[in-house]
Amino acid sequence: MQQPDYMESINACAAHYGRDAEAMRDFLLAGHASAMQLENRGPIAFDANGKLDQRILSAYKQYGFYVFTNVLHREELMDIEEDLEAMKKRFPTGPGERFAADDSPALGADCSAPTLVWSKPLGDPLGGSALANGRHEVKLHEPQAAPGSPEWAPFILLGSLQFSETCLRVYGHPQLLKIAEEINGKDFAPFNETLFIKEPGIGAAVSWHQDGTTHWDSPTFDEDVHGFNFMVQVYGSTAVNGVWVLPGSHKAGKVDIKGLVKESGSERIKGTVPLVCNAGDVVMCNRQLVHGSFANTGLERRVTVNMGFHRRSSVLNVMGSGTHNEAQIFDETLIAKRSEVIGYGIDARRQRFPSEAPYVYQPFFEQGLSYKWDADAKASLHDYNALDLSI
Ligand SMILES: O=C(O)CCC(=O)C(=O)O
Repeated sequence: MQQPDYMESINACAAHYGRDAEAMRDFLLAGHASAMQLENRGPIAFDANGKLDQRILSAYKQYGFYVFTNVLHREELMDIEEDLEAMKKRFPTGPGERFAADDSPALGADCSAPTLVWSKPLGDPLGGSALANGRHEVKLHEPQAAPGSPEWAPFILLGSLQFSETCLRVYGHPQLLKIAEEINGKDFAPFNETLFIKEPGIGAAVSWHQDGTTHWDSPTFDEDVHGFNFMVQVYGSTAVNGVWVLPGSHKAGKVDIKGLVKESGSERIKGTVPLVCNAGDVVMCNRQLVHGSFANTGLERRVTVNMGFHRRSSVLNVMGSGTHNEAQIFDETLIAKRSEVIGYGIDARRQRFPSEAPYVYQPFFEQGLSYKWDADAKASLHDYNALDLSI
């Protein structure tokens, strides 16, 4: 078996698992090998009629995820990296703090909707808790962070597009939006946008879960009813720091995760594989897949630019789950307001990459709406995630 090129990281990770070190090492190696054997990775491809390549669609349907390779080019990645570094300097000095390290008002300090979520280093703050509708049933191993580690680690940034123009431009990516249309229909709706931040040595775990809350018992339930996320990899993603998924579980309805852990004899759920990506790759991941990530005890950082999309019928006049914002009914007006960010994303991208053909979002086209990304538009995104279409 060809070894992954991040063996040092695998060994560093395994060393945090005490008596289970060897089992963890074997799990990471076997998971990486299995992931690389699945036929669900490659460049974005459309057929002669502009439809998503049938092989991509079938693989996505079969496994519940697809790894699109080389979606973001180097120039765009460098923009994002620079932006993330600048954003990090604006983070508050800790949970509940209102100022950044340089005493300037911290990012999100003036927001009412939730923004930066923190964790203890290498913790699993959601696992086994009632948070997020209690969907993270088990607590994952919380390895010991090295002496001198910070007391708190940035973990998830909600409402990320109000803080990051480079992420907004990714949101307006014409091929990704076309894929959202192919999966969820021309009138697709947003879900939410977040950053998952997993710095080496401190990045927290996200315990095993399925994302959907509202539609498991719906008469219209099917494998796509809770939508999907694009997981854009800024630095790449490995078996050590990446999300793991149970292929095909998006079709299985609500899965008994505690049962899977019991059957597997540990938190290393049998049959799961990691999302292995290079920088610039984008995973399309069905929200119903059983998925989770371990604490980042490896040597590489992961930052995932997450952006989700729904079928309109999954959110229209539906009472939200309250997982990412206050529960509320998503009527036409709310969805239209929340969808403005699609217009701003398309225009922000057009301004930075003028030679690219912008995506045309059908609901705007039909209503003759156009959006301009400027200072007023930026101000209008303040707290926009209070309207996240969280189901
Ligand atoms: O990026 C991660 O570690 C977790 C992602 C996740 O759970 C999600 O997108 O629902």
